[in-house]
Amino acid sequence: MNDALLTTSLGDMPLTARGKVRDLYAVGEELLFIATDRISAFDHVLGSGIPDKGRILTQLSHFWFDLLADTVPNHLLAKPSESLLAKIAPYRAQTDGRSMIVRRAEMFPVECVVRGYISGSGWKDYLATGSVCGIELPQGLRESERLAEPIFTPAAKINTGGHDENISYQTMVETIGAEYAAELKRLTLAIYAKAAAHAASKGLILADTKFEFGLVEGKIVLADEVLTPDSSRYWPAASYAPGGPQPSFDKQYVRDYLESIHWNKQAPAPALPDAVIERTREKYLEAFRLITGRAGIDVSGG
Ligand code: Q0Z
Repeated sequence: MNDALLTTSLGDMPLTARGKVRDLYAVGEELLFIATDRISAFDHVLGSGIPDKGRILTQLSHFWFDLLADTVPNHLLAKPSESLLAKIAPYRAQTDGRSMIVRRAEMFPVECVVRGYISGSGWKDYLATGSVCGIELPQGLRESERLAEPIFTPAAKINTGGHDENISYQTMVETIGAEYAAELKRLTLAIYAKAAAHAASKGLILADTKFEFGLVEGKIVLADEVLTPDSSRYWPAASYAPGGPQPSFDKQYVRDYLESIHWNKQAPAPALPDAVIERTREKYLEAFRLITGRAGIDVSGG
């Protein structure tokens, strides 16, 4: 098996952003989005990567962009020019199967989160206040319970590695304007409905997910990665049991290992044993196979 790709370096290509997992480069007018094999847990990037994770998540994003194409336009560049492809050709070992060439968008400074189930920060806020992002919820909900209707719970992006902050819809309106807020909310709920129905048909619950949108030539596009396990909570429907947290579909072996060694959750994050890496890789592949119906990922191209 090929080793995990942990860091990219593309000569003098300008690095626009480096996230916990993805690296974004400027290539002329366009952007090159590379999903590395880095994995985070408990808010830290771990010392080991998961081989092919970036390919699996990139190809899963592609699947969803295609499935959603009649619901929302996206930031993928339809046909990269020969000159653009020539610029990145020297770096194919770092990009094949794990990169997307995307159009530069003016990003909305809001994470568009949708929850069909009450979990994570939504559960924390509900316990503290009875509501999430100003949306009052019925009393007596159990952790991980299905909501009567999916709710739109926007968050403000916090750049400095911190957690995004849940905000009210009114705050979103004040940040980006009423018309854009309404359209992003509508799109977020429509995308979730379509994606959750597809996931359900494959035996998966899409508990929640988050989208980022931007403007390209004045039109709203779905950007970033979409509906990957890094941006979404997937639960196997067969073992769903409200009344507590659900095991993570993809990262549970990682979390269990990190708990077992009593890591203090301060940098530097530990490396993972080979067995944990291999079992986790299989979970990402299992998610990919279930959702796409394909046997496996492509290792070249993209
Ligand atoms: C996405 C991010 C990543 C770190 C900027 N189409 C676009 N146009 C302009 N900007 C972005 C996009 Cl997707 C954009 N991010 C999030 C991605 C590494 C942060 F790969 N930041």
